[in-house]
Amino acid sequence: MKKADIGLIGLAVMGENLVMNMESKGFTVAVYNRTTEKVDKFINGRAKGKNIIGAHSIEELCANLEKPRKVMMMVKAGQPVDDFIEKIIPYLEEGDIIIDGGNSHFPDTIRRCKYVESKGFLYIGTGVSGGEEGALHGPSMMPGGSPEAWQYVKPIFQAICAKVEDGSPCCDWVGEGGAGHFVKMVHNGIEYGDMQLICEAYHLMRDYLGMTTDEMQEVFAEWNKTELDSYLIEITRDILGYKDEDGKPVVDYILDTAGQKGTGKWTAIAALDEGIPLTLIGEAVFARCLSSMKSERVAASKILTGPKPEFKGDRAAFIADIKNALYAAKIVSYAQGYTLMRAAAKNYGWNLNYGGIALMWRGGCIIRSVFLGEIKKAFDNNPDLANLLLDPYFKNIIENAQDGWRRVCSAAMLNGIPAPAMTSALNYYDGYRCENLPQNLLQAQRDYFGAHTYERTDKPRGEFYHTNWTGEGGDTSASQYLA
Ligand code: NBP
Repeated sequence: MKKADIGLIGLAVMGENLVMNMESKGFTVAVYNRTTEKVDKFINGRAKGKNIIGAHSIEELCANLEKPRKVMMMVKAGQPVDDFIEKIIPYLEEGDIIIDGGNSHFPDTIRRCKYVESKGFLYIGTGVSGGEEGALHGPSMMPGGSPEAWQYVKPIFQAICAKVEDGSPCCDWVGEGGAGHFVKMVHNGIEYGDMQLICEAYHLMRDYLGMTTDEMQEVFAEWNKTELDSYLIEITRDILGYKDEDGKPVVDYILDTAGQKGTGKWTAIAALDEGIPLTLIGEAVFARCLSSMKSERVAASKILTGPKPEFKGDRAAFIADIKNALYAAKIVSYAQGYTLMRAAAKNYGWNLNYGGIALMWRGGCIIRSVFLGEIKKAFDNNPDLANLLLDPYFKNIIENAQDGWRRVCSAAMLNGIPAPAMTSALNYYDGYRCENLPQNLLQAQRDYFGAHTYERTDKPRGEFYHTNWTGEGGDTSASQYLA
């Protein structure tokens, strides 16, 4: 039998489906799993009669691979990845490639890439998005790591990934080191933001406009035919239409406590580390945390008071306002996410292709949407775009959407309906376009109590001054540092 084009370790839901996908595109795949019974079960089940080779040890797996060997891990993120790297290395030769397709945290990928390269091998850390369905039929893939490895992996990855209408693959080289996993992490953070925005729109329709689930389903069905056309709006439409055995919507029976696996939190932490205001995703993470405090919220709802939501006016017009608020806030969320990627690229020395990233997210993944095509165009037109909000297309959309967006945020506040993502996005927008923020006063406060110094409007940037505010402190100032 011909040797395999690639080896895959980890026959759980993602691994198995990726193997089936690779085989269906003409590649021979060798497979291994820690619990080797799963290898036999797979080989005698779904893989029967296919160009898939079962291995019962890593040595056997590596012996079955064409050179340069490509060994892809689809295992639980964390220590198992480090453990497998150690187990694979003894069976590799110079130039062979280890690939991690799990949801690894990017600092781990930076470390592993350096380590594997130091041993004379190549490393790729790739984001894979789209869940089980994506893995089988075409995921969005975001590979980064050792640049020399890409030429060997590219034909396989670009064959199995999702494609957009014109056939372009939703997979391209992201950058060096941990760039692929960083971009996947931001993708997941954006997914948190998109989901939270949809939930806020639903909340306003349900509790402010008093709409039924069927009525809301129709609204999402309509929105999905517009510029909001996306996977998440589409599944929201379908979820709202799904009835339980008693004929009532299943969504009404689901407890309002959100789970999370941590990638949104990682994104928010990365933003704090980079000093980038990623406010919408941060709020989306905290909204999940607040939702999970169910018993405390139930108790508080009986103690703390607020306005009773009451809608008077043109319902159709307000639904149009909600759509504008969702769209404008979504643009802000992507603008913030791209700003974070730009800051990290500078910090870590990655040469990120921003338009290419939009294309990778355009199909196959959870945040796939028509809208990403416009983001690709914006970065193709100007690869150095500092902020998506400054692109003429998006500037124009926000200009048209902002009156409705402001009305929705005001109504949410006045009626006591939380809309943290929509309102934080508006605060960011107003802050970003504000020439004079009140941080002159803040700098004065810092200088007052800690002699932290300030720059002056009437002097060149980079010159720092201290005022002896009380007449009691000396003229000595603290050292300068940027947080
Ligand atoms: P899991 O994340 O559940 O991982 C299962 C695999 O990891 C099995 O092969 C299992 O071997 C192996 N494994 C575990 Br668990 N602990 C191990 C250990 N201590 N040492 C060695 N192997 C160990 O599977 P998955 O849901 O297919 O996800 C695979 C990767 O892809 C993860 O990093 C995940 O975050 C990522 N991902 C998942 C999705 C999704 O929708 N599920 C989407 C995108 C990315 P065993 O069979 O012997 O227990």
